[in-house]
Amino acid sequence: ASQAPSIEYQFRDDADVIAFARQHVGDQLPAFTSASELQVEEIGDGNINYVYRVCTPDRSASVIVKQGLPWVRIIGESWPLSLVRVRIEAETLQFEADCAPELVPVLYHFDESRSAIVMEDIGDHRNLRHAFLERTVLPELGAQMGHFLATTLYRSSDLALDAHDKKARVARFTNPDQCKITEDLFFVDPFCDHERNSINPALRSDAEALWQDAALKVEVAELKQRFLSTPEALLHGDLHAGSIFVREDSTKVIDPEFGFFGPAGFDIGSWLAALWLAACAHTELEGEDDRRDYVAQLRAQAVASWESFAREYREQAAHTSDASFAAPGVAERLLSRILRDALGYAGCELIRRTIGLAHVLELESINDGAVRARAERRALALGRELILARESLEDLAAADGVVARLLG
Ligand code: SR1
Ligand code: MG
Repeated sequence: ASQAPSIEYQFRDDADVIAFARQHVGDQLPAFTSASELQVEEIGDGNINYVYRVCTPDRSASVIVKQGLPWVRIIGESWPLSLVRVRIEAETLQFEADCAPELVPVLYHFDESRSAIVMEDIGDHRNLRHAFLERTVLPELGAQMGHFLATTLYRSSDLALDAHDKKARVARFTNPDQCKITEDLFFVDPFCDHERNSINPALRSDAEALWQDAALKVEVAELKQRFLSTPEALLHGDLHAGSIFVREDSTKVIDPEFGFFGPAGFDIGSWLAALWLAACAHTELEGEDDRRDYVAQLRAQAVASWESFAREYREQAAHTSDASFAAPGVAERLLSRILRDALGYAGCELIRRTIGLAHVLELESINDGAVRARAERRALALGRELILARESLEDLAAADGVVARLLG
C-alpha cells in the first residue's frame, strides 16, 4: 500500500488500510478493534485485485481487506474492468454464507465507495494448488465441494426461488465485464492463434491441430452459447483450485467476483477440471507408488463431488414448490443436462489452462520441459474428449473411465 494513489478511492498507504479495517470490523472482532497497534501486508497473488492482511503484532487477530481498481491488476489501465464485480463478490459471498456458512469466509463489510471488502482471514488454511503440489490427502474435500455446489446452485435456481425474486436476482448479478473475460479466455482464445495465448513451444503442433478441429469448435460454440444464455443458477464463476483454501478438516471457497446467473454445470465443470488438471500433472511426476495413489485419489474426489452434488440436489428438488419441477423424472432430466454441461465446461477449462492466457501452478511448476509437455498433452486430450463425448457420458463413472484411459 506504499505506492502513490492513481485514483481517488485507492488506499493511500498502510495507515489508510489499517484505519479502514479497524473502522469496518466493528464489534465483530473486538480484540482487533481495541488493539493499539495493527500491521498490514499486501498478500494478493491473483490477477485482478489488491489483497491485504491487517493483523495485531502477535497475529492473534487479523482480517483480510480486498480492494478492486477499475482495471485488471496484472495488465493495468489497458484492460478496464467494471467495479460492479466488487459488490457482486460481496453479495455472492453472503449468499454462499447463507447456504454453506462453514465453507466460506465471514463477510464483515462491503464498502461501495472504496470498492473494498473486509472479510475473515482464513490464513490457517492454505491454497489448494499448494496442497495438490504436495500430494496432501484431503478425505472430505470431494463431499464438501459437492455440498457447496448443491446448496448454492439449487437454492439460486428456479426450483427454489419465487419467479419474481429469481428475475430480480438475475438482474442484480449481471456482471458483463467478468463474463466477457470468461467468454474470451474459455471459449475463444484457446481455439485460435490468439496473441493472449501462452503455449509451451513443445505443444505448438498440438495447439495447431486443435485450431483445425471443426467438430470441436461446434461443441465449444454450443457451450459458449449456453454460458451466455442460461441463467440457471447463481454461479461462483471462477471455481479453480486457486479459489479454494483447505485444512485437513476444513474447506473455504473464496473470490466469487465472477458471480452471475449462468449454467449450473459451469461451476461443477470448473471444479472437476481443477482435480483433473492436478491428476494430469501428477501422472507425469516422479514417485511411482505415491503418484498412482494420488492420481487415484484425485479421480475419486471428482466422482465423490458429483455423487454428493447429485444426492443433495435430488433431496432438495423433492421439496420444490413448483408444480412443473415437482413432476416425476424432472429432477433426473435436469441433473442429466447439468452433468453434460459440467463435462463440457471441464473440457474447456482443461484446454484453456494449458494453452490459454492463465495457466495453473500444478503444470507450470514441472521443471523438466519434456515431462511438462507430456502432462499438458494429457490435459489437452482429456479436455477435447470430454467436450466431444459429453452427451454420451451417462454418469461420472463413465467420465472417470475417459480420465483413466487418457491418464494411462
Ligand atoms: C485476466 S483474468 C485471468 C483469469 O484469472 C481469473 O482468476 C479467472 O480465472 C480469469 O480467467
Ligand atoms: Mg480470483
